[in-house]
Amino acid sequence: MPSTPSLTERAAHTLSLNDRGTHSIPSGQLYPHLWAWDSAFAAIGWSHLDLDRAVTELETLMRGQWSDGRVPHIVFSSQVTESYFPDASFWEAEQSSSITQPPVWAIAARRVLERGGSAARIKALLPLIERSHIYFKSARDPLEWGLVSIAHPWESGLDNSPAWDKPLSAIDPQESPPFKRVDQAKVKDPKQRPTDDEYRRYAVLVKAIAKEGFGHGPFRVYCPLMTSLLAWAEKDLAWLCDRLSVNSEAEERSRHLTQGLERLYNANQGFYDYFDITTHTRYSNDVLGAYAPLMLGRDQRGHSHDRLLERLLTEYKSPYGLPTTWPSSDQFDDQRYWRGPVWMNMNWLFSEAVEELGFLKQNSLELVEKSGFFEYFSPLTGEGLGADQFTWTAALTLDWLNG
Ligand code: 9WN
Repeated sequence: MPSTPSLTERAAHTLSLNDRGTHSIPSGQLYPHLWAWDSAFAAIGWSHLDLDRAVTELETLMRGQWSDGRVPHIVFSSQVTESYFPDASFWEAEQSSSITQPPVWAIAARRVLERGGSAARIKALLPLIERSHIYFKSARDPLEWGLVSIAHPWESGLDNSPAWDKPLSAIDPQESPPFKRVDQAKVKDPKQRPTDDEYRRYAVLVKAIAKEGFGHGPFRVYCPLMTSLLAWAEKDLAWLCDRLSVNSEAEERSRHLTQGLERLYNANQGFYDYFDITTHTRYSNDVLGAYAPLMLGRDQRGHSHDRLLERLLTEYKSPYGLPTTWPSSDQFDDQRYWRGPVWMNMNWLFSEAVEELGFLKQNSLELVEKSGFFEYFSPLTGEGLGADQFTWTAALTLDWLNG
């Protein structure tokens, strides 16, 4: 009788299904091109199977970089025949989108080097990674507060998080050009995807950014998750530069971001706020991203660390890891994308960075064993949602199994 493949073998199979030679696609079902933070997570998975392939993933990702330093969130492959909306022509940029994504590539590069990836090839990437970090300082901090603002909900990676409802309500959906979505028909239930109204507003923003010559556009929100991930990535970049004898000011930039985050701490709530730059309004939203400064460690922010951790441990309970929205809030939806479901990259980031959340590894491995390598999962039932055979779910599983 043939033996059942192990979890490692199944995860490796998912990575190979989505391997396009020099880059990975997030999922054959929904996302047929290269996505930036997905590729960084894929590189972490590849580092357990094929170190050269892992470095190649990062090289391909950085090859898409614009001359101003931004790493576009999608690089379109012209040979792909599967449809995706918004396609390359909708963005009006050359074969890429015009926005970026959470900059986790230094975090991935550090892990690939630690596992034995080519020091010479990784060293060659460091100036490119540094430029991508400096892009945030020059183009995504209009008030110079030492924070990262996003130009589009897609830039945050957490597309339809309730955190964007308020600023997105100022964008007029009627201004949207006509378009046809292709995502809803590709999942079991359209309720697992963002709404049509949200898509119209997303489309308006894509066009507004193009019209402005690819500037910041009308949606400008300081985000604690983006800022925390950049501060973490800067620390890993500083570590890489130190190890590979490259000069860099990454450490200093990381400190500056960590200090900047203090502006968003809400002592009444015990978590971090968002700030809408366009209307100059600060607002609270109890979503997972509001707890991201935890990733920077207790040393730097002792006072808020314990409160954040305590709320997260008591309010964000699920046997499968961290729900993306506070489960007791009116906005929570266990099926709809980033409005409640558990995502493996969030479980991984929090468990890697926060010692007390190390148990998320066990939760996550049990979840994929039970449900498979889905894109996201109901925090109530563990049901797999969105795309099946999703790259970062498999890649991070490999990391947990072999880390
Ligand atoms: C838009 C690829 C990407 C992820 C994002 C996730 C989703 C795209 C979409 O898929 O976004 O960028 O079409 O919904 O929200 O985090 O990088 O996996």
